[in-house]
Amino acid sequence: MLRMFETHEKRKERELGGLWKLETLSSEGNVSGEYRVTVPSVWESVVGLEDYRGLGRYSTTVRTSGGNVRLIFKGVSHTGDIYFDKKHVGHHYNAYTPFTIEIGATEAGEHLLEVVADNRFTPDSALHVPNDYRTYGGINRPVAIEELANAYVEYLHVKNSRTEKGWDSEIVAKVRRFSDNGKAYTLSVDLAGKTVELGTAVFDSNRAILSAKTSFEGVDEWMPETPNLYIAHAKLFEDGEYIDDLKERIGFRDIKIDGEKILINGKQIFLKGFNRHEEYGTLGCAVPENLINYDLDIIESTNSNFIRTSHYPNDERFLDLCDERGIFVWEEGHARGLDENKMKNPNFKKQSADCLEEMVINHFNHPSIIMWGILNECASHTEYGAECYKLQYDQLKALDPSRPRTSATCWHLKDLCYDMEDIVSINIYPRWYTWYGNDYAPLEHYQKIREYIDTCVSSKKPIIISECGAAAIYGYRTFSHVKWSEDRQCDVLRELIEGLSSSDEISGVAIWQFADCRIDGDFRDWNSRPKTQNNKGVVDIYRNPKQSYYTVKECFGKIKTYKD
Ligand code: ADA
Repeated sequence: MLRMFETHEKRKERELGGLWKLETLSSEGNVSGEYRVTVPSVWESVVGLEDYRGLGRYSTTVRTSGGNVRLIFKGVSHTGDIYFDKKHVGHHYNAYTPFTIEIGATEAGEHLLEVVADNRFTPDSALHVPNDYRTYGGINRPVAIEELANAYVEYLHVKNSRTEKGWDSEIVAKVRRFSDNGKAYTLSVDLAGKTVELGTAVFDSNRAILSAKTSFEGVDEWMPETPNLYIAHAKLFEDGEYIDDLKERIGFRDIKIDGEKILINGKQIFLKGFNRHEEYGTLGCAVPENLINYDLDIIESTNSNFIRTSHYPNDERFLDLCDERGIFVWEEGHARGLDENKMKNPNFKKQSADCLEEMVINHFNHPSIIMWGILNECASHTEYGAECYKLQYDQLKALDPSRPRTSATCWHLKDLCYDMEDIVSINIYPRWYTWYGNDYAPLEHYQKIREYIDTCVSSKKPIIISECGAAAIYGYRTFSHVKWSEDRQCDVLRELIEGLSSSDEISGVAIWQFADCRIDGDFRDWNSRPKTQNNKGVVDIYRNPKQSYYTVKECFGKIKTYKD
């Protein structure tokens, strides 16, 4: 499944899973190996390709009944070139964002679909660089084919804000048309017992944006303990005939920032949870839905209420499940630790802008997402870097003014961007990375940074500890609690959570990290990453619990979601 619920009753959409052929290719396009693989998956989970970095051609045949065709790719890592009957029909960069390709009219019968994926670190790739998580290769998320009428609903966004009586809602939809056939296209949306008419599409280059404002009373709000969800069902009519539909799932919840407080539906919250990489054992970043669900079971069992999708947008099934469970999400654009030089890559701005746009347009409706994040630990301390942060914050505000924006910084006493963001987020590692002079108690460490932040911001803002943690090798226990032992990790995490959550100024603590993850072999810091893994998980890469899992569970159990 592409989503965790049915998204169409009218539109013909079919997932293209099952077995595909995979051929590894040389840079010149010569075939060097042939395999049968299931889609989605990454080629690192194929025997013999565990370390393959290069090009791979996936192929399968698809049947169409002669209508207009559109292809949906939820993720191809990291660059995908798509061919339909040998014709190049699309190109996409970034493993972590979905994209679609309109093929248009096809002849009824069988067609060849080929996807050439590339996971090489070439100068063209500004965001996928050797890093503290691994860039895999292949079709890592589901693929689907749609057969469409002459027009279809591309997206449907519903934005809700609380009023004294209930909710004001703004509904926006985008409709696309293959050709101007002189017919009129009208759209309506069914939501919470109402049918809202969005009127007749006025096309500009075969695209039309339609919108309507309405209000709701007596609906059940979305909150962590009562994550009520509603289906918004858009129906498209051609000269009055029902031809296409799209269902989205929404929640009635709003987010407000009031000084240092984060308010969800008027209630002040404290976020407690984890940073999570989308990765599992030998499956790489192609995590099946049962394992996504299992991760969420484990995370919820630690009394957490919050997950940060470090450091890229996640599979939408993860977001669907967070919506259902009432887990708060910080969804993040793609970038980790890019210095100014890397941010000056000629492709950086465009690749970042595309990633943010694809993330927000596709994930707009998820009530679980309560903030957007950008540029983890990039050059927020240089003038050029700050210019890039500003560009991205402005883009996010234009795409979605309803959610606060933030970024996790490590440039604590040099950051130039604190006043640009709605929530200030800092990554701190007291008691772990102590050699650069920060062996303070967690709260003391925070206070020193806080004093500096206060000199930078024009008014008070909520502050989140977006990362803190310590590493442990699974199974390594010592009486002396030495570094890398599970015992030491427990000591540090307890001190971090108890210390930081005791401050009224802090709105959340996210542990680095949920599960151990693989890193790229040529990542600069490999020498502090035993097993070529980042070992700061409270569970290992196969989700075996370390002792720290129980420590976090106990500590988070004492912290309430709502502040009095
Ligand atoms: C950083 C970074 C994480 C991870 C972490 C660590 O803060 O944001 O991706 O690398 O450090 O383990 O050192």
